[in-house]
Parts: sequence; C-alpha cells; structure tokens
Amino acid sequence: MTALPAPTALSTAAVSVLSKNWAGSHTLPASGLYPHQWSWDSGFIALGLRHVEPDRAQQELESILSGQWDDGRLPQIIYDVSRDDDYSPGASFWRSTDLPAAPVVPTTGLIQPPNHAWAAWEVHRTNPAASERNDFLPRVYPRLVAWHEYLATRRNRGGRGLASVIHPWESGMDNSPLWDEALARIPDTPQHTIRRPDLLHADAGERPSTKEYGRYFWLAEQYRDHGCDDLGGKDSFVLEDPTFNALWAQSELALALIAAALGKDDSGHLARAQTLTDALEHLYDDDLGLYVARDVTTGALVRKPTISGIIPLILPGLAHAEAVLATLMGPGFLAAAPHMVPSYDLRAPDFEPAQYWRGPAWFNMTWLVIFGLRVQGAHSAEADRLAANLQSLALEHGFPEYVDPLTGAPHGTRNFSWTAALALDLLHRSV
Ligand code: 9WN
Repeated sequence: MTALPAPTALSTAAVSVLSKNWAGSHTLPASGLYPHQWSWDSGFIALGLRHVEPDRAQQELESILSGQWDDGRLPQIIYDVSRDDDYSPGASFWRSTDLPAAPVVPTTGLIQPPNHAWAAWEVHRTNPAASERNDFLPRVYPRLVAWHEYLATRRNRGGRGLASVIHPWESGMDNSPLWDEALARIPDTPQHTIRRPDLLHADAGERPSTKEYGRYFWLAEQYRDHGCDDLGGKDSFVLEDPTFNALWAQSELALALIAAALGKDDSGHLARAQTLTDALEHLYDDDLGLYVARDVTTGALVRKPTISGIIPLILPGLAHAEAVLATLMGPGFLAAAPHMVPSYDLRAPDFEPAQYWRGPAWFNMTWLVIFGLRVQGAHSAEADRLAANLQSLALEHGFPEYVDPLTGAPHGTRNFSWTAALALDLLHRSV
C-alpha cells in the first residue's frame, strides 16, 4: 500500500489551498483557471470543509443556493463580474439578469450534477451544533427540494424519470467520450468569437479542443437564445448520464434524512431514490459491464466504458453492483491503473492519459469510487489503497486537477479546491 502522508502535513497544505481559494462567501475551484463559483465543486468542497470549518461549509452551500432560479434550477456557475474577462463564457455571454426567472446574481442558464443535498446532510451530521446554531437544515431544505423538483419536472426528457443534460458542461465531465457522437451532429460555428482564457492556465493538450469549444458555444447560444427555457423542446443535445442520476438518487436519500431530522414527512424522497436507482437499469450495458449514457434524441445507448458508468456503485441496492465491481477491478480500470481510477477504459483506442475527461484520473471520481466500495461492502483493501493514493498524490503534486492514471503524473491546474477538500475528507475519516 502507498504510504499515507503525515496527517498534519496534508491537513495544513489542504486547508491552506481552501483558504487561499476562499472568496468571502464561497470557494473558487482554482483562482486562475476557474475564477467564479461552480455548482458541484461547491458540493465536494463542503464535504471537506465540514471537518475543519463547519460554518464555512454551510456558507459554501448557501452561496450556491443564492443563485437558484424561480424554476428551482441551481446554476452551473455564479459569476463574479469583476473577473468577467478571465473565464469564457462569462456573465456577459449569458445575460441571465435580463430573464425574469433568474436571480439577481449573474449566472449561467445551465446546471451541474446534484450533489448538494448529500453535501448538506453530511455538513449537518458532522457538526449538528454548528448546523442548529445557524438553522442550517430548515434554511436549505426547501431550496434543495425545489432543485430536485426542477430535475423531475423540467429535465425528465426521456420520460423514464431520469434527468437529462442538455450540454456537456452540465455533466461535469465536459469532453467525455460519451458525448462525441451527439456532439458530432452539432455545428461548430457559434455566433461568438471564442476566447480561451483557460489556455493561460492549462496546457492546450489537456483541455477541450477548439472544435469542441465551437460546439459548446453553439449549444449554449441555442439554449440562451430560447430564454434557457427547458420546455421549449429545441435542444439538439439531450442525454441521460449515469453519474448525474446516481448523484441525484444519493441526494434524494439525503433529503429523506434531512426531512426526518426536521420532523417532516418523507415527502416521497425515499421512493424517488428507489425509482431513480431502478431507472438507472435502462442505462446498463451487459457487454461492457457498466452503465452508459442514453441519447434521448435517438433513443440509443452510447456504448462507451467511462468512469461515469461505475459511479452508480454509490447507491445501495444497485441491481448490477457485482458486475460493475468486476469491471472496476478488471483490466480496463484498476487492475492496470495502480494510482487512481481512470476516467476512460485504458484499452479504448482513443484513451488519452493526460486529456481531461478522456483518460486522466480525477480526485472526485476516485473519492466517489471509494465511497461506492464502502457502500457495497466490497474490496475494502482496495478502497484503503485508493484513499492512501489519493491523499499522497494530492499532497505530492500540489493538489492537481487530475493525474495520469498509469504514472500518477499531475495535469491540469494546481491548488484545485475539490482535490484539497476530498483529500481532507479522507484524512478525517481515517483518523
Ligand atoms: C466548465 C470547475 C469545473 C468543473 C468541471 C470541469 C471543469 C469547466 C471548464 O471545471 O469544467 O464547467 O471550463 O472546463 O470539467 O467538472 O466543475 O472546476
């Protein structure tokens, strides 16, 4: 097993990254590359902060909730307008404050995976006194319920209860191979001239290509120009993603616990978690032994072996848990990748060890896999080994965004907040 770093060294360094990236009410994912607040980043960051700064962990989640739209959606990004030139597309692209349903703070119209209720419950559970002092659960519960209602009503595009993403950015795994086929149908000719401030902070070979950015912008313009209206039915990209829906189910389980702690009725949270867990089976691919995405516009499964299809292991009672565990432990993933879990099967002809979501191992995904192994009560030595690797690679390389799964070499930006937060979380759970 990889040696664990000294707890104090890791803790001091991780806390320092999170403090440097703290922007007064929330944490920037990375102060250069990502200078605004991102939605699912805040969920992961709160999971780490809860151990050391419980009030700040609560504030992190309340801050992202302050960007909630009238229809319940939680935006992918809340913008800091003073840094509008530093990230593209910015607030001036979305012009959200022109829309009556949008909040006063400028945001994107898009969303990201719903890990927030899960994070809120963990923040409360870790320090109930701090939570009760601030009335944390009563304040956040109705807004989290509205967020999930948005997914259930506006995003049930496939009609089977699963939420659809209408842009690759919404999945959090922007250039995953799962999106290639659907993106190939999208024009790469947006109205906007595309600026790439991201390339000042990360190597072009590790970021999505110019062609991909053309399509991302084209799709975002289409959604924006229809007033970000989900019922317009005009979207060209509509896919059901396993990780997005597994996090929703997990968050629905957390809402049931929050409702119980508040002395409220369950309000159907447990039933919805079960419905989502069952509906995920529509995404199961027997040949690959994992879950895949479904393209709602064609009805076809996108048969690509990515990390997204392994994350449903976080759910209790998953019908194909045994088969997915075998895939995870097999030659496409952990048997050949000693450090952390690759984002794409190592044997895929287009696997790329340093290219963003097309091969590198990400800290949040490995953290979710560790959690999943513990939920399934399986491979506990492997879970411990991954937890040790995650912590050592985080500290050794200055909290990178992702690593080469074969060598552990760091890639992307450094001092990345969720890397620090999740390493801190594992440290606190093992001591
Ligand atoms: C677009 C902030 C975000 C993460 C995503 C990750 C990356 C943005 C980008 O950074 O996406 O949202 O510009 O590449 O893919 O998961 O939330 O850390």
